[in-house]
Order: sequence, then C-alpha cells, then structure tokens
Amino acid sequence: MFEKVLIANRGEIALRIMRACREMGIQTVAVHSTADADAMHVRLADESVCIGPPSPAESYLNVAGLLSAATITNADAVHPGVGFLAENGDFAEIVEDHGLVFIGPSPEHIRTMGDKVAARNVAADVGLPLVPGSRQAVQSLDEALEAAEEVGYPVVLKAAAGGGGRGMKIVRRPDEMAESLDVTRAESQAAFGDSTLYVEKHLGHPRHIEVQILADHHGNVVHFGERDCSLQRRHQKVLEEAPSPALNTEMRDELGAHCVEAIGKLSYRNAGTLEFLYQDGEFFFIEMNTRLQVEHPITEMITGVDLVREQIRIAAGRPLDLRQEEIEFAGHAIECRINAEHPLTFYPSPGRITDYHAPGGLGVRVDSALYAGYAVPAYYDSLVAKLVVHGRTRNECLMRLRRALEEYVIEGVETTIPLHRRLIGEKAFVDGDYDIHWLERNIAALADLAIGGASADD
Ligand code: MV4
Repeated sequence: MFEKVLIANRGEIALRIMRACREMGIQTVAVHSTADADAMHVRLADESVCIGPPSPAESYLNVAGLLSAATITNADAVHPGVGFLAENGDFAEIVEDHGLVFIGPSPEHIRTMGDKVAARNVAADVGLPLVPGSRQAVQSLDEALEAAEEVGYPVVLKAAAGGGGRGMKIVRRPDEMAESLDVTRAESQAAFGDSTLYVEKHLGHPRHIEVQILADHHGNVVHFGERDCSLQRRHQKVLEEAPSPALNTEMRDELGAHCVEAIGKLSYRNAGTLEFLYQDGEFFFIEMNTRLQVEHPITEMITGVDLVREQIRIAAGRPLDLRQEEIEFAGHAIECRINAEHPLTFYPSPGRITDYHAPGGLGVRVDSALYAGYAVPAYYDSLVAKLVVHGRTRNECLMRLRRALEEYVIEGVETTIPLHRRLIGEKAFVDGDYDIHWLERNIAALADLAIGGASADD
C-alpha cells in the first residue's frame, strides 16, 4: 500500500480524500495556493506545500509545482480529486512518468472519454445504447444536414471536446443548420481549441441518470447503482439523489449489468461514471466521466462502501474484494450542494464566515472545509459544503433533510441553503416528478420565495 499520497486539490474534496487516507494509515500531503494558506485541507494534512499564487492556472493547475511538491515530500501517489487536473490525460501520464501512481484511470482512457465522438464510438462498440446521431464528426454543412435528416429534427450540435453542457446548440430546422454550425464551431474553437462537432437527436424532456462503476487491474468490474442528477441550473448540479425516483430495482439491475459488461470490455480501471439521458422508458448513453464525482457520497450512503478507499486500493494494484452480489442498496440518500452564492442572482458571495454550525444526527453527513473565521476566497468554485442525508425511505430522507437544512447555520456569506429549503418542499420534487428542465423553469419563483422565507426567519 502507498505510504504517502499527495492530494492535488482543495476544499471539501481534499478533506474527503484525506479522511480515506487517514483510515488506511497513509500519510497525506496537501498542496495550496497563497490564498489557501489558512484552508482546512492544509490544516488537516500531515504536510503541506505552497505551489503558487491564488489563480488556479498558477497553483492547482500548475503541473510543475505539483510534481515538485510530490518529489520533495517523497509521495508515492497522487489523487487528483474532482475538477482541476482530474480529467487531464497528460497530467496522469506525467505523474506516471515521474514514477508516481496516478489514482485514477489510465491516461489513454481519460483521453478517449474526453473526446466525446471517440467516447460515443467506444460506447457503441461495447453495446451501450446511444442517442441516435452521427458516429463520425461532421466535417461540412452537407454532412450535418445528412446526419440530422437521418435522425430527424430537432437535433443538437455538440462539441467533441465539450461535455458538461459547454459547446452545444439545438437545431430545429434545416435552414438553421448553416448558422448554428458556424456559431457552435467558433464557440468550441474558442473554448477548447478544437472545433470538431457531432450531431445527436435532441431529447426534449429527459432525466439525467448516471451509473457509478469501479474496475480493478484484474478484470473485476462492479456497479453501485445510479444517481439522479436532473436538478441542475446552467449545467451546475444543485441536488442529487440515489436511487433515482424514476427507476425500479429491475431497471437498476439491468442498467447496472449493462454498464459492467461494457466496462469489462474496455480494460478500464479505477472509478468511472456513465452518464445517460432517460426519457420515455429508454436510456441513452451520452458521456463517461473518468474520475470521482462531487456527488459520490449519496452512493456511499446507500451502499456503505467508501469509494475513495476503493480507488486507492485499486490504484495500489489490489483486487476488488467486493462482488456484485455483496453490494446492497439500502434506503435513500440526497445531496444538497451548498454554494457561497447570492440565492437570487447566483453571483458568488466570497467573504469571512462569522458563525458556523453544521447539522448532525442520525443519517446526516456534511462534507465541508468551512469553519468559523475562515474566509471563502473568490478565486475558486463556490461549492462550500455538501449536505448529504440518508433515510430508510425517500420520505424519511426528506424529513431528515428538511430538519438538517433548518439546523445549518452559515453566517457572513450568502448561500444556497434558503433555495434548498424551498426546493425540497415543492410538490414536483416531493413526488420525484422532474426532468432536466424543471429546476431551470421554476428557479426564479423558488429563489424569490427563498429570500422571503429567509427574511421572515431572521
Ligand atoms: C442532450 C440533451 C438533449 N438531447 N443531448 C447537457 C450537458 C451534457 N452533458 C449533455 N447535455 C444535454 N445533452 C441530447 N441529445 C440535453 C442536455 C442537457 C442536460 C443534460 C443533463 C443534465 C442537464 C441538462 C440541461 C440542459 C441540457
């Protein structure tokens, strides 16, 4: 097993990884920017190294700085966390070229899945159902029109280098294609330095359902069921739940088995998430994420498995000691992402935390690097806490979540807690009756109510 792991990240996810390391008796190295000298992840680590100034490009994305930090501390592995360099195949390769273990998939798998056209082809080759669309990138207007004609309008143009919602455009009629192609190509070139596009049939009212898998270096693959991540705003997930209110046990087992079979054919290793759109009883693969995900705790809550510990064991070459039959799904879990943002405008709200009280009690988990007196920096993602609640039933989970959100005190910055308090009382949410557009359509009204509710409380 590793003796020392460097965590190439910050905030709540760095703490999450350190906790797994501590339980395994592994020493931890934190890295930080000058803006994060007082951050909790630095305090909790056995050692820390300052790797640069506040801007992410010069610190958490500073590959030379990260490798120097790993070398001088004599770390033997690197966990990239989520975001930053977690899905950068070149980083994974450089880490390995320096004789360190990258706790994640191979550089080749990261690169393949990062190219959405390649990912579609791989998925199709291993038998996963795709959204109907082009297998190849579309090179010309004629090719785009032909692909669209084949699947039927409306279609969506997507950037091969995109993902997570960046670089996509709906095309409703053939006469819109030429302009949409130009615009999306230019956007993609500007955002990713790559203008490759492909065409998919546009699904109008899907849910976003993703399947967690783990694979070891010995050919073992298991799945941990699905998460429903349909509640999003501007492609930022707001609340996730497991299991999905839209699936039953039979559908879960079938989808999971399908993913396990597909992943088994790829010699993939470590953690991965297969993303699907689910509409009218059918699943369509869209993308695969080759990393741990922010919302992994809800899967841990319903299965009792420490996914980060498994990632570390796998990276150290250990065989998975979990068989699929041993992975049991118990109860229901929900994660509320708490961001330091204004609840109406969603503008970031950095600043000093003047008072802090996290909820607790049975079935309540808070993953956060906040503490009273800490100053939330303006340079990074506004996610400051994940409130994760488990119940034996979805109803019990909701009762407990309502109580936990009432208990949570974060003063000094604005947060999305008031929005969550309103959201979980909405009939559509309570009924589990929502798709990927529901939150976007209702958020203005919810945010208004949230502000009203908050001031009435104060
Ligand atoms: C789609 C789609 C409808 N039809 N593809 C957005 C993020 C990226 N991962 C895929 N996305 C979508 N792809 C087809 N063929 C609608 C979306 C989409 C979406 C997907 C998941 C969660 C939230 C979303 C919000 C808007 C659009």
